Amino acid sequence: MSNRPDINEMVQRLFSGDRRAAARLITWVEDGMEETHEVMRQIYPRTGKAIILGITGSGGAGKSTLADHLIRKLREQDKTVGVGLVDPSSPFSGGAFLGDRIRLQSHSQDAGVYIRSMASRGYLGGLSRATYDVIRIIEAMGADVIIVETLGAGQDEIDVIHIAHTCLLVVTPGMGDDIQAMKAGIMEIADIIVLNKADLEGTNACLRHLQSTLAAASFKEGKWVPRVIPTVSVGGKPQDIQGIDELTSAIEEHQDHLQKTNSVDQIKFERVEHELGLIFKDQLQKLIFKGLKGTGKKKKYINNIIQGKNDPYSVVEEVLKTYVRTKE
Ligand SMILES: Nc1nc2c(ncn2[C@@H]2O[C@H](COP(=O)(O)OP(=O)(O)OP(=O)(O)O)[C@@H](O)[C@H]2O)c(=O)[nH]1
Ligand SMILES: [Mg+2]
Repeated sequence: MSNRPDINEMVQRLFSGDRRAAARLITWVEDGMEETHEVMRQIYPRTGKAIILGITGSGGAGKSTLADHLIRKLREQDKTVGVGLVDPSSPFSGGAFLGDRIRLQSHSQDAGVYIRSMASRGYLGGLSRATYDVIRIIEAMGADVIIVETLGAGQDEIDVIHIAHTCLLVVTPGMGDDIQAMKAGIMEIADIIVLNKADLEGTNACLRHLQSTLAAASFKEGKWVPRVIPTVSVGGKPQDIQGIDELTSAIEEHQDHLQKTNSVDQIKFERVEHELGLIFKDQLQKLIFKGLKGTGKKKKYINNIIQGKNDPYSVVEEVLKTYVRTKE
């Protein structure tokens, strides 16, 4: 007998909420193991029901601290929560990422909360294809709500909208220039703009700025207008914490809006469309490299590009013409 892992058993264990099985399966997915396809095939029918909340924003804005509060609120409503922390795999984020773990530690003994870090291979804060599969695994484990925290770096944070039903963008006072720079992006990604650290100087000016930016934008009738919610999410005393109830209500309002406008299906459609694109990219690359294997052509193509005899685009075009039948 080979020592191939028993997929069926692992999937059954996942369905029963076994965290160790989830951890193993997620590792398979992230390592791109062949078994992944069979795993995804088996778990797919149990996915797609969780509410996915995206939290994005720049480093240190308070995403994890807010996630901690949201988890507590959701647990009060008896909802099970999965949390995916997208590790930007950056040499600069090592310490900060450790901070995420510490901030969410209070839930580590709660069987209704599953926290997992995820690699974001490729680019800073962006979501890798594995992220989609990891979220499906957490869904299949039975999470009612999944919170996905990603570091928003420029345009990359837009990635999270392909997955999230409700997307929170966390900003802080004093981020004036940054907000200015992402003005256009804000409307596209944020369903709710959380002005965290509202205990700091500059909060009122920032709030006014955000509100006037929103007021200047035009929204089609019936379209969701992003809410701006100021929050204070740390403090020595419980009464120091502010805005969390308002934030929870805004999230619920947005969820209601999605239901009323039948937008959930549209989000699901876009998610699957994006997912399909990523899988095609992946599989096609594998297929083509496999086809070139042993022919010596790959080496030749690469050398030609290096020597300036050819460029990557022409090579890809040529290879596609040769190996992929695009027309009948
Ligand atoms: N003054 C103040 N500090 C806050 C507030 N919320 C969070 N912080 C602090 O800001 C720091 C960063 O908080 P995190 O929750 O780790 O921020 P993050 O956005 O998850 O950070 P990364 O995951 O590193 O990108 C911590 O030291 C928090 O204690 C707030 O409302 N007011
Ligand atoms: Mg964090």
